[in-house]
Parts: sequence; structure tokens; C-alpha cells
Amino acid sequence: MRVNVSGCILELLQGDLVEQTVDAIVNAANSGLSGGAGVDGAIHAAGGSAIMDDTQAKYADGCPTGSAVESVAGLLSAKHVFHAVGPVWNGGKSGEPELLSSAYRKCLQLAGDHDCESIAFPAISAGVYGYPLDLAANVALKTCIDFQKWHKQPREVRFILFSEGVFGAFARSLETLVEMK
Ligand code: AR6
Repeated sequence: MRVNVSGCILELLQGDLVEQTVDAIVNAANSGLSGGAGVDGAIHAAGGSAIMDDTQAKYADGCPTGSAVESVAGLLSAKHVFHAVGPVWNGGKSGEPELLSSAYRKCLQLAGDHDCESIAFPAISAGVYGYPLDLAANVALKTCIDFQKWHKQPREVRFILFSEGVFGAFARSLETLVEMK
């Protein structure tokens, strides 16, 4: 599923994030940047040790929730990995939507800073961190659409959704947001 937002592309694909060829791949990291399961495990396994070496050298204090930092992409088909730290779901009254939105926005800003035309996101916080899927999809897509309305870079934003269920939730959410435009 692909939509045009003010001349930029927003695309949803079902698949594996680490197989994407883009300028920047986004990791769903933890604030210690210490690696883990899910997307994080897959990125470090496929990208090799250069990614962890670079993040440890540059960000000894980690990265706060709601933000993101850049590293090399090692063996991945990308120029950069942006390590984004989404919130752990805690019922929704602890600032989760704002923190999730700001993690996405920071990645989109990093794409501009590093001259990236294309960026691929996972569904940040929607796995181990327990963010309800429909709500996570709405925040993710709304944040990207709002950003793309005002910025020309990155020109292409892809969401790589791991399963049919996650893809379906994002597709429904995108349909609703596009109708509301
Ligand atoms: N490609 C695309 N999506 C994937 C892949 C993949 N290879 N692998 C998993 N997903 P999660 P979080 C989906 O748990 O919720 C780690 O331990 C998955 O199905 O990776 O932000 C970190 O170190 C789900 O839809 O990220 C943190 O401690 C989505 O990616 C913590 O997990 C996000 O799930 C972060 O948790």
C-alpha cells in the first residue's frame, strides 16, 4: 500500500526490515542501546558487530525514551541505522503517545541531517514494549504524514511490517488517515 503525501511517498510493506535497501534503517532499541530481541536482535545479527561498536563509542549514556541516535549500518544495505527508543506501554496515561511520536519525528529529522532520501521503519514499541497495535499504527502514520507535509526529505518513508496482522493494522489506520486528509 502506497500513498503520496505532498509529493513524498509513504509505503507499507509486509516483510523483514533487515532485507531492505534504503539510506536509513530504524531500529526499535532500548535506552541502554544494549541490543535485545525483536527488530533489535535482527539488526545486530544481520549488520554485524560494527553497529554495536559504533553506538557504544558514540553514546556511552544511551538514548532517552522518545529520541533516536545514528550509527553506521555495518553489513546492512543502508548507510545508517537510527536507533529509536519508543515507550513501554503502561496504560496510555504516562505520555506514551507523545513519546512514540517524538521517537519517529527524531528519526525523520535525523534523515534530513544525514541527507537520507529513504528510510525504513518497524512498528516501534508494538512488540516487546506492548503498545497496542492499532494505537501504535495511528501514532506512527500520523507523525510521518504530518512531517512529510512540511519537509521534502526523506522523500520515501517505508514501514516494514513483520506479519499479516501488523500489516493489516497499519493498512486500516492509513486508510482512515488518508480519508481524513
Ligand atoms: N522486521 C520487521 N519487523 C520486525 C522484525 C523484523 N526483522 N522483527 C520483529 N519485528 P520489537 P519494541 C516486529 O519487540 O516493541 C528489544 O529487545 C515485531 O513483530 O522489536 O519497540 C529492544 O532491545 C513488532 O511488530 O520492538 C527493546 O528492549 C515490531 O517489530 C525492545 O525490544 C516491534 O517489536 C523494544 O521493543
